[in-house]
Amino acid sequence: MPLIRRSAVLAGFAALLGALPGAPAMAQPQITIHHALPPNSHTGAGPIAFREAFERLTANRYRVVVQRNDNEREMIESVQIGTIDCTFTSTGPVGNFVPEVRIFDVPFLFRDTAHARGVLDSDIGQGVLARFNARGLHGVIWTENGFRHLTNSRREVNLPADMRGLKVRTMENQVHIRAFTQLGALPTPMAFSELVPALQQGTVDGQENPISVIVANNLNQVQRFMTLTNHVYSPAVMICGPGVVQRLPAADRPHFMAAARAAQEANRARVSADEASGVEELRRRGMTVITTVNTAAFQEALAPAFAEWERTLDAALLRRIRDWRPAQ
Ligand code: EAX
Repeated sequence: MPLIRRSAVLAGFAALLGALPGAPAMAQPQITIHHALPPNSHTGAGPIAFREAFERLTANRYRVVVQRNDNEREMIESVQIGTIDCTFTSTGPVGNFVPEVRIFDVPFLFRDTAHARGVLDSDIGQGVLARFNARGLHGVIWTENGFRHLTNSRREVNLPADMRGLKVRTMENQVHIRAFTQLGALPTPMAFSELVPALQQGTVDGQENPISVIVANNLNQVQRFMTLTNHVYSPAVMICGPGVVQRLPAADRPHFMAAARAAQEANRARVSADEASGVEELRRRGMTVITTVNTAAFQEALAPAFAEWERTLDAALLRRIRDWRPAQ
């Protein structure tokens, strides 16, 4: 019997037994959540906030176990086969499981963080979350990884031409691989767990990640240059097994969603804080950071890829996303 189904039965049984005076304490039903990167990072902030909120709201009738795993594709596969209940992951590998998610991985799609968060929390983002169900997954709530920037150990990168021949690690993400190929780099997709050894051994020259990831993992120790390209907004998402929420007693399901909102809030607050201080912190640690970037040059260099994404992704939805504005 899958973990959460057994835990739902136990939750009901524990509640019943708990009412009896002197009743023995029943084993708490357990919910397992895995995330990438250190617990004290933007990706740990969400699940830790979820754990605090859900255990508090359900009066500790459940135990939420949070663990680190730096292979996001592996975590999604584990949710699919039921060995873990949920994961908080960047959308990096998610497009391989839920192709509709790829639309959010298109470079220079979002104007800024407010635009991205607004779209993801709107009917547009909720519509994409609903597409997880057909793939045997439950997309619970959007969280955030942040705007991605290029780092490398070889040279300053000011223009697309500076990227020619650069071996750049990307996530296992078709849209990103296409983009870096178009920019003249040599994209090498791999899980985050393989990145630091690859940079240390020189298998790749560079990588691209949000400030939060670069700071939390001390990538300044293996990367000398950073260019604030802001080339992609990297969403993240809480994904659970298809029955994890449904199999909770009805009274506990609102607590699950309230805890998911607490996770989103904690994660986004941490990204905002990291992005406010991260550049100076990385300079302090010795990185050369290029802050003035000719974004138009990168967008122009990507023109053939943009034309391809208009054909292969949902062009109307891309337009809706670009045109989205907050309600007045
Ligand atoms: O989710 O793989 C990546 O580069 C991700 O941005 C990182 O693991 C945070």
